[in-house]
Amino acid sequence: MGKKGFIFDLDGVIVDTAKYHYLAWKKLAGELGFEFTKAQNELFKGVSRKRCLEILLKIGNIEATQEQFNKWMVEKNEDYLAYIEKMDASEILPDVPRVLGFLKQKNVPIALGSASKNARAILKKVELLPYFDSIVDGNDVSKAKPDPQVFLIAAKNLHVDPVNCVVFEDAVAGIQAANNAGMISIGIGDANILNEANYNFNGFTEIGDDFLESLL
Ligand code: B16
Ligand code: MG
Repeated sequence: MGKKGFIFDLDGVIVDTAKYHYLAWKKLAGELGFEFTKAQNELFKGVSRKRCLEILLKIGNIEATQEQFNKWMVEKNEDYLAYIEKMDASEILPDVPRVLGFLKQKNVPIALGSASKNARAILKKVELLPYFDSIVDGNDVSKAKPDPQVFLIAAKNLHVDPVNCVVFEDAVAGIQAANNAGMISIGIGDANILNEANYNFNGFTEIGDDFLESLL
């Protein structure tokens, strides 16, 4: 036993930004002359922007020069940021503020562990920034989930031993990253898909204060 730390993924755990990523990728695909479906967008969850574009171009069977690749990355992100600009606290997923508030009141350190390079801007928009003692995002990592790097940096920043960290994740690669870090993994979403998680819930409304207390 020792001091505990809690780490939250962003997209799919705190807010549903996947729908905005989808719209921005779909627009780019349309400009390049092919369809991009919601089902294909599932492959993009928890995946870095660069890797997403590589997959997208594969789907569209498109060869890009380095220059085109970089231009499309920028274009997609600008479209995405236009959606983010309009976000507010009403987009926070149900019961997330209650869970963050419970942990804060217990003096538990809290970190964000996200693949997004826009994480800080999003947390600011939805007014959750003050809850986080550390934000580790796509700007801080060289290795993507399932590599544990993002969560290990978060644990270090919180001054908590990785075995004492609890991670909330909605992506398979994120659960694997938490497990690879030796942390307690909690899947938010379909338990059949996130079956490698230590615990599974459909959302924070199912996570009571008593369960949180049992993890401390
Ligand atoms: P950005 P997470 C991930 O967020 C998204 O799930 C994924 O679809 C996105 O490509 C990635 O962030 C990078 O986002 O383009 O904003 O840097 O789930 O790791 O919080
Ligand atoms: Mg996610």
